[in-house]
Amino acid sequence: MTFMKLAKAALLASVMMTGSAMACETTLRSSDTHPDGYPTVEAVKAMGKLLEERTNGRLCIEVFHSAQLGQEKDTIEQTKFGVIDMNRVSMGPFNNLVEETKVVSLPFIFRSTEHMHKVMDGPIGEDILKAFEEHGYVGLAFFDGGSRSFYNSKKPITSVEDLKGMKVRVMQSDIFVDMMTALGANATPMPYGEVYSSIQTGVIDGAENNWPSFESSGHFEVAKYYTLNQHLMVPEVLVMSKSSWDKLSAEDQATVREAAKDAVPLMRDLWVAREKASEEKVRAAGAQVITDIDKKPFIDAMKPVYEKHVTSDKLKELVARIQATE
Ligand code: GTR
Repeated sequence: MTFMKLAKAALLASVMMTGSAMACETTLRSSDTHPDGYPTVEAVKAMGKLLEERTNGRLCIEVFHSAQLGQEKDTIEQTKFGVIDMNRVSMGPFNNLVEETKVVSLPFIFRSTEHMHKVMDGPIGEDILKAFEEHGYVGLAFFDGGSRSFYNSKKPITSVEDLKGMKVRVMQSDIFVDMMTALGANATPMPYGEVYSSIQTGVIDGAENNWPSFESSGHFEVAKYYTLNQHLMVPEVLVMSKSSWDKLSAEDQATVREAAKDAVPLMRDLWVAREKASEEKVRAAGAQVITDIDKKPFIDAMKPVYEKHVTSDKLKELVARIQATE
């Protein structure tokens, strides 16, 4: 067995150990917008089990899934103030707070999942994780967020022209608003939890997301046209509140960091499986999936987004480093 396989097997075995005989001294409250069973939720639970074992029950994690603690933008603020100890969110809603997260939220910045992993697992990822610190967060690990594509309730989208004038929900970040404007659509930034009813009532025509979110949110029930143009690949981040972090001993801090990183391989396995399962479910439900799509006009249209957002030397350098990563 390779080291990776051994590590995964050990992690899986510990996740399967149900319940706990140990009472936790400190339980860290962690937020997630996704439902129970979603890969990000399960990965943080797995991290919690590792933490519990490795601290002999001193530290545990309770995952509040399904947006029980609020929508992402609000929970990000609450995490800063230590009301929430940990948070698993997309990096999109962090764009206006932590400048460095913008580079990985740019359309078509990653050439493939392998490229994204290489960047996030290496020194660029480490630099982005560190950037959270001066804003009141400790960046612990990155999770996969798949490729995001457009879906809507009106018609199959096969070209940039088809998007003209459509009202499309985006995550709350200026980059995504400008991305839609560049494609000739009307961007509507709104919390994830409002998307289903907004499509249903016709407030918006559609939104954009990856297979697991399109499926688990039920959006496929109200927006059956899904175009695999894959314009974004925004990684997700697991952060801890700096104020909760500062209460831990240096030893426990190291254990938290390590447990977060150790949960990443499991998260990636769960992600691949869920992408497949979600696609099957959505297709079986009658979604019309448009796969024959020329991405070039979408990529070409993104020039003004890069020009507007990649202006500081810091971001220019990060973008250049990402593009130079083989
Ligand atoms: C999902 C992501 C969430 C959230 C959501 C959204 O793919 O995992 O964290 O950002 O998209 O569109 O708001």
